[in-house]
Amino acid sequence: MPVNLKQIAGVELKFTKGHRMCAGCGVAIFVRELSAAAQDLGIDLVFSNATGCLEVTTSVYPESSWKYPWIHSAFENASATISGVERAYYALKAKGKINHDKKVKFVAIAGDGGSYDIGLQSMSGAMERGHNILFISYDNEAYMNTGYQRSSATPLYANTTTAPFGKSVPGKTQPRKDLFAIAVAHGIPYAATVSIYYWNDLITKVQKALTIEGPTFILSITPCIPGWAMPTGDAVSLSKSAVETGYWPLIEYENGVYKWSPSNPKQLKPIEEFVSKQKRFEGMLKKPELVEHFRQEVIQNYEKYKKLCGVA
Ligand SMILES: Cc1ncc(C[n+]2csc(CCOP(=O)(O)OP(=O)(O)O)c2C)c(N)n1
Ligand code: SF4
Repeated sequence: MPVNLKQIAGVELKFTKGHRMCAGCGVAIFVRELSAAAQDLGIDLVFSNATGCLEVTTSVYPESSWKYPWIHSAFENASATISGVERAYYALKAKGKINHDKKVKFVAIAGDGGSYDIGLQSMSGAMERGHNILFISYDNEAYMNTGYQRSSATPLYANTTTAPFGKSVPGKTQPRKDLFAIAVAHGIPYAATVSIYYWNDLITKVQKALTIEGPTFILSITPCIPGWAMPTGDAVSLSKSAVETGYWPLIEYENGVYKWSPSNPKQLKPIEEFVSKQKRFEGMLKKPELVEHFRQEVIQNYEKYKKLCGVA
């Protein structure tokens, strides 16, 4: 459905100011866009938030940035928690103990650590059981809250505190795990990747993910200022650059069909435009053979999804 920016810009968001996230944090921008999408749709949300930056910075007792029903969950089980809430809601409704006529979507939200790694089993369980939940992975590509440790979403050759770039170790030596493919493999009705720069694409996809009944999945690239070692104001431009260089293809999967999003570029920009603005890639940028390998990984992934979407 078309998104009206004027209408969305005027809305008082239910994810409020006053949180303790770093200035310019990509995750904060993402959650505001998410909230705008849901409020524009008039759908009620209930959140379960895995431990991580978003959770600890927005819920410092006795304050909260969430004007939604919101539950702190352990690092590993945001999906199990929201599954229980979802079942309880429908059971109480069936018994006539809840009078609530609005549409509700139950949302589990986690960082990449809480989704690609430690939260994967509970995400998988909730998807397999077919709960009416949206699982959101806000992917800042490392365990940022605890000091920038590598995760299975961390890109090849990025510098992290547990896989540092040095004389003998070239940063992380494995490419990113494909969580989108893993989510799709559950046979869920809807999955999509988003980038905060492409707000229209993001809001349209989030609204679909909230409206479609059953387990749905959103994967968002959300730059982290200290973790990516980048200038404070660059989260939005790097989210754009990630798409323009093919690093972050924008895709959808709906009832068995992959779709190439219109915001993907006609011609890719050089990958250097994305990596050179982040000090976490400083070591890789000193070695042309590492940059070349990185480029090949990016292109391979891009072509894979183009082909699945039938545009290659
Ligand atoms: C079982 C368990 N192990 C470790 C921790 C410590 N811990 C809290 S948050 C966190 C990292 C979260 O990383 P991620 O999910 O990527 O979210 P981000 O901080 O990047 O937003 C860790 C390791 C924990 N809370 N529980
Ligand atoms: S450390 Fe990164 S993810 Fe965490 S609040 Fe700061 S910018 Fe956001």
